Amino acid sequence: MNLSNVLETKCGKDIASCTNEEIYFGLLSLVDELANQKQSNKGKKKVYYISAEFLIGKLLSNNLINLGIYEEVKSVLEENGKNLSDVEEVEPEPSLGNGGLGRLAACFLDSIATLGLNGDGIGLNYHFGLFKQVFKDKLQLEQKNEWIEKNSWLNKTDVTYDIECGGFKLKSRLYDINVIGYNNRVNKLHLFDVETIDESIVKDGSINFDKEDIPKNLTLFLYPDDSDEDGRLLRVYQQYFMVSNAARLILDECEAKGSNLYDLYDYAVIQINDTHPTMVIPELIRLLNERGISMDDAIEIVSKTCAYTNHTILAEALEKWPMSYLEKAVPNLIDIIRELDKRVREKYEDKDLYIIDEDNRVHMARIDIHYCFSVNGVASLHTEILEKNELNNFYEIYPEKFNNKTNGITFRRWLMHCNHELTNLIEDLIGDGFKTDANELEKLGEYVDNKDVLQKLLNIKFDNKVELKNYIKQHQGIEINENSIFDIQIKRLHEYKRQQMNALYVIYKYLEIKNGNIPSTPITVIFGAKAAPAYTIAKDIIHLILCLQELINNDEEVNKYLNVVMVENYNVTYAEKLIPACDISEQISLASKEASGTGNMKFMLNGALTLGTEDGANVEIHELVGDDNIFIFGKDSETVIKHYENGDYESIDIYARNPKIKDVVDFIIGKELMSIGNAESLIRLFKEIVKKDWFMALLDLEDYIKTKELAFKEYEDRENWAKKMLINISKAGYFSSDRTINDYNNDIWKL
Ligand code: 8GP
Repeated sequence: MNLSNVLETKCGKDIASCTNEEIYFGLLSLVDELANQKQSNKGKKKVYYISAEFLIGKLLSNNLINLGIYEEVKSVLEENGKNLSDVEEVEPEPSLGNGGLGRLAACFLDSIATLGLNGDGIGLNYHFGLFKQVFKDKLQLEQKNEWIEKNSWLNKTDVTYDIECGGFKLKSRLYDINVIGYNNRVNKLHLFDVETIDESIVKDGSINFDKEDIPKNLTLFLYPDDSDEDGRLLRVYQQYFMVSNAARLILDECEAKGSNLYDLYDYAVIQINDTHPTMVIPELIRLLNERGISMDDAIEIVSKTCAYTNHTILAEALEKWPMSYLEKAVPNLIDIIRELDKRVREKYEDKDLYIIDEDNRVHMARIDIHYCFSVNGVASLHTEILEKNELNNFYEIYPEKFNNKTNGITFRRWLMHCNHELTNLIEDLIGDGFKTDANELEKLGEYVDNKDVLQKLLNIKFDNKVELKNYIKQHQGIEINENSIFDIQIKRLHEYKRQQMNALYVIYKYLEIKNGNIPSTPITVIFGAKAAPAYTIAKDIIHLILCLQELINNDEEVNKYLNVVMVENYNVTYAEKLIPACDISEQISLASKEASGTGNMKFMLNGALTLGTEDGANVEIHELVGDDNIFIFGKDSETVIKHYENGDYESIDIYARNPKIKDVVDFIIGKELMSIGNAESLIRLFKEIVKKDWFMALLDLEDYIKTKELAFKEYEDRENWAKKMLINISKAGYFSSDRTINDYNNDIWKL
C-alpha cells in the first residue's frame, strides 16, 4: 500500500493542503478500513467484559501503533509539512469513564485483542460522558463533555432491541468501536444507545437536565448526580438497559454459533466489572426462563457463565438498591431477585449473606458472589482483605471462588505511545522483544552501572518535563520550572486517596521556605483530579489546592522554590503528558483502601519513583524493586483496620499533641488563605480534618513529610537516582495487562 496515495484519496486532496482536521478524519477512515479487513478467527468461546465505564482515551495514535503503521504515517505527514501530534490534538477524547476501573477495562480490551483472544467489551454510549471540569473562582464547575462528532470511531450497526423497563419500552441501538490488537486481531467494544436520546435537553454550560425523562436522557451522562432519588433511579435504568441489551446480544451470538443455551458456558464467559452490571444475572435467568428453561437450570447455567471482579472495599461503592427502586425501574426482575434471595435464606442463617436485607435493600455484590463461579480482587493485598475481612463470611462458604488478579496496564499506550524517546532507548538497549513480552524489560538490569545509559535516562526525563511545561503553559497559562522536581498526584479526588495530606505537605513546605529553609532543588507539586459533583469535601479539597496554587505561585519569596499546579480537566490525554514527566509518583492512600491503583504502575514504567503507603499494588511494586528503590511510609493495613474496628482514631489528639501539625492544619483557616478563598469551604474542610478525618490523613502526616523530604534529598544524587529509575523500569514487566489477561484466561475464562 502506498500510504501517501491512500491518504490523499481519503482526504480528497493532497496532504500538504489539508487541515489537521481533514487529515484526522482521513486517517480515521483509513484505520477503520484496515481494521475491518482484518478477519478475526471467531472462536467458539468468547469473553464478554461488561462495564459501565471504558475510559479508552484518544484512539488514533494507538490504533496506528497497533496496526504497525505509526512511523510510516508520521513520516508521510512530515514529508508534507504536517505533524502527527498536531493531528492528535484534533481528536476529542471519548469521555466514557471516570477512573481506574474504567481505564483498566480499556487496557484489558487492548490486551485481549493483542493476545489474540476472542473477547468484546459491552457498555453504554454516553453522549456527554463524565463531565468536563472547569475552574472558576478556584472552584470546580461541571460542564457537558461533547465528544461524538459526525465522523467518529463509532460505527452504527443494525442491531437493535426492545427493552422493557417499568412503565415503558426503549428501543436500543448498538454502536461498535474497533479494538485493534497490537499486531493481532480486531475485537469490538459494543456500546448501546437509546434511539430516543435527546441531547438538547441539556442546556449549554451545565450538566442539568430532566432526570425523569428516561427515554430522552438515558445515555446522556456517566454517573449522573445521584444525590436525589431521581438521579439514583436513573442509574438503575441505565444499568438495566446496559445489561438487558448485553444479555440479548450474548444469547443471540451464542445461539448463532450453535449453543442450545444449556451449554451457554461453553460459548460465553461474562466478566462483571464491579457491581454496575450485576443485573445481568437475573436478566439472563429471566431470558432463559422465557425461552423455556426451568428456574433451576437457568440459575445453574448463568452461575457457570458469570464471574465477578471487586474493585473496592469502600462501603459507599458497594451498591445496595432499595427494593422500591427496582420495583419501579425493573419490575421484570423482582420475582427472580426474590427467588435468588430465597435460595440463600434456605441454606444459610447468617443474615449478612442475604441478598435482600432487613431494610428491603438489594445488595448487588451479594448477588454476584452467590451466583458467579469466580470472585476476584485486583491486587494481592486487596484480595487478602476481601478474604480475611470485608467478604470473610462469603469466603468461608465459597473459598474456591476467590482468586486474585493483580491489575495491569497496556504498555502500548503507557510506554510506546506516551513516551517515544524512552521506548526508543529501551529498544536500542535490549531489542524490541519487550513489546510483546514485557518481562524482557528485566534485561535493562544489566545497564544499572552504565553511566552513559543513566545519563540518557535523565535526559529523556528532562525532555519530557519540558514538553509538559509547554503543554501546561499552553493550556492553562501557568509557568513551571523544568529544572524542579516534578511531584505528581493524579487520580479521582477522594478522601481515602488523601490529596488533602499532600496539600498539607505543600503548606508545610511553604512555611519552611518562609522561615528561610530553602530546598536544594525547587519543587513543583502537580495535582489532577475530578471530584464527583455532589461530593462536598472533595470539592473543598480542590478549592484548597487552587487557593494554595494562587497564594504560592504569586509569592515572590516562595515561588522560586515551590510551585503548585492543579491541571484542569484531568483525563487520559493529560495523563499521557504527565506520567512521562514525573519524578515522584504520589501513591499515598490510607493503607487497606486503595484496591490496587494502576497509575502507580504507569509511573513506575516511565521511570518515576513511588512515594507511597503499603497499599494496593504498591505492596507488589515494593516487593519487586526492593527497599532502596521506593519510598514507603505510613501505618500498614492491619493497624488501620484495627483503628476502624476499635473506633479509636481521633485526629484531634494528633492535632492537639503535635504543634507542627497544628500549624499546618490551622493554615487552612489562616488569614492568607481566607483572604483569597471561600471561607465556608475552607472552614468546613478544616473541621472535617480536625474532628473527623475518616481517612486518617493526620495519622500518617508526620511520616509522610519525613519520607518526602528524604526522597527530595536522594534526588540530589542524580546518578544514583537514575539507577533507581532504571530498576523501576526493569521491574515493571509484571504489571503489563498482557500478564493480567493471561491470568484471567488461564484461571477464569479458559478461552
Ligand atoms: C478502582 C480502584 O479504586 C483502584 O484501586 C483500582 O486500581 C481500579 O479500580 C481498577 O481495579 N475503583 C474504581 O475506579 C471504582 O470503584 N469506581 C467506582 C466509581 C465506580
